[in-house]
Amino acid sequence: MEPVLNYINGNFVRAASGFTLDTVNPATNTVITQVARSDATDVATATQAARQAATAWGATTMEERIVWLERIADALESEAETIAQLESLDTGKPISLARRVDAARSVDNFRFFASHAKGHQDPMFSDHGAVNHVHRSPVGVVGLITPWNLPLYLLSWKVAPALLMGNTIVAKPSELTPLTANFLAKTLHKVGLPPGVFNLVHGYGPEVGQAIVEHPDVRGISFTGGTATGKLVAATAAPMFKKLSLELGGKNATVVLDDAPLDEIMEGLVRASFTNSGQVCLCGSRILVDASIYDSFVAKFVAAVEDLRIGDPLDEATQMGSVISQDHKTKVESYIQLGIAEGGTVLTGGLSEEAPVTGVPAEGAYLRPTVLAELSASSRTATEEIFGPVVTLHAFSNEDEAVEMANLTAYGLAGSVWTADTERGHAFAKRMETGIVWVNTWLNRDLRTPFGGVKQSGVGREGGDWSMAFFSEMTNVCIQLP
Ligand code: TXE
Repeated sequence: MEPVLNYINGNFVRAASGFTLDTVNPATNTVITQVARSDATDVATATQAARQAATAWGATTMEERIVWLERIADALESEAETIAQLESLDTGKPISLARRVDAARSVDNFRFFASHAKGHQDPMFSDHGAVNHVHRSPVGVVGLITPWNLPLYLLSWKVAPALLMGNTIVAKPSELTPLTANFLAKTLHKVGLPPGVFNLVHGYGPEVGQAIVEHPDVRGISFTGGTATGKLVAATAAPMFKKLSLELGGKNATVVLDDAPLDEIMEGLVRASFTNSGQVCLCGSRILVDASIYDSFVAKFVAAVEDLRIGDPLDEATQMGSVISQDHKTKVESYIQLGIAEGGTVLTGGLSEEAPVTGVPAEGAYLRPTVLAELSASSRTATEEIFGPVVTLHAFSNEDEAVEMANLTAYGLAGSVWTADTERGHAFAKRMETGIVWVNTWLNRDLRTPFGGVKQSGVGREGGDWSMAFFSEMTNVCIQLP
């Protein structure tokens, strides 16, 4: 595969330093290709290109930009299979998941914001003999920094509204997953997006991400990634008064109430626990079960987990592939060891040398889905983000105890409640301190809704009107009527 270059001012260029880094296929631990390893010099060049393009792009109309988004969606849709293949190669995720989630949602992100903006009216308020017009203008140059778990899904989730609102972009994907960001750049180039409107700079967080956040001409930052990194981004951006959106980590609770129809919900619970090998910030990694149904739940859940097909990501039948890297596999295994040390019992899965995944390359970053029981809900294993195929089980005696357990971590991103009575589920959901709660479903996404978390899961919301507001500045013009 050809090396991955930066995309700056409409040109594909190497890093100024000439340095490169390798992107690796985690399922085989083999190098895919080299990637530009950029630094602040490249960020400065990209930001200058974005600044130069900002006036003309910001002067286009919303209608013109809607047409651009539709053109991009069509171009991506025509290459959906290529996107899925690249994503699966870069991340180790099953090709079926890359098609169904990553590629499809990347197209949807552009199509959704194009349609959501149609007929959009800026607010007007009349009173006291005056009329107030709220006008939206671009922020200017925005920095988009994204993680490795849903690479194009999350990058396009930011690029679409940023372009729609007339901004120009300096984007940095995770150094672990550059391929589909590169494909997006090639697609934008192919559809003829004006040079400098979208710029892509590859490399490491501290060398490239940090440079984007601290560049004085980058007026807004939309960051998705870990909480620890989010703190660094905020510490740099806050004193520069930049617009900031932080979508960070999670340690989400899946709550199974005593009237939940276990056989009906089991497939949904396994999806919520192990989709993308648990590498989705919205995954339920703590399963809280009413004590009265705990034993029957455990038997059914463990059986369903052990039915998961783990294997070659490019095999259509595979339901779970490898995790993102050897390093991440080591990190996840350290949490399995911690869970055992904290008194947990491994009900299924476990360390790879004890419970190896068979039929896959030994060098692959494979782990069996692991279920830990008997842990305190306040143990480190049950409160720290693992971001891998590991869930902990906990029994509760009543709903008040379930609420207390659900809310006891430092995170507050998402959660799900499973019950035969949706009104009961809705009432429970409103007691959860998170940005999102699903009742009898998971990852059911209406893109018009606000997406984001509270506490250490982040600041701000993206989605629908919230994305349009984040990626624009508002001016209120108050006109005294004669
Ligand atoms: O994050 P990292 P990862 C979270 C998920 C998990 C993490 C996994 O919970 O914790 O993301 O993704 C760049 N200045 N979410 O490991 O390391 C880095 O190069 C500026 C939550 O990639 O934080 C990468 O491009 N940038 C989310 C990006 O930051 C820096 C959904 C993220 O890297 C940097 C998905 C620095 N100093 C994952 N250091 C949600 N809430 O929606 C690194 N980066």
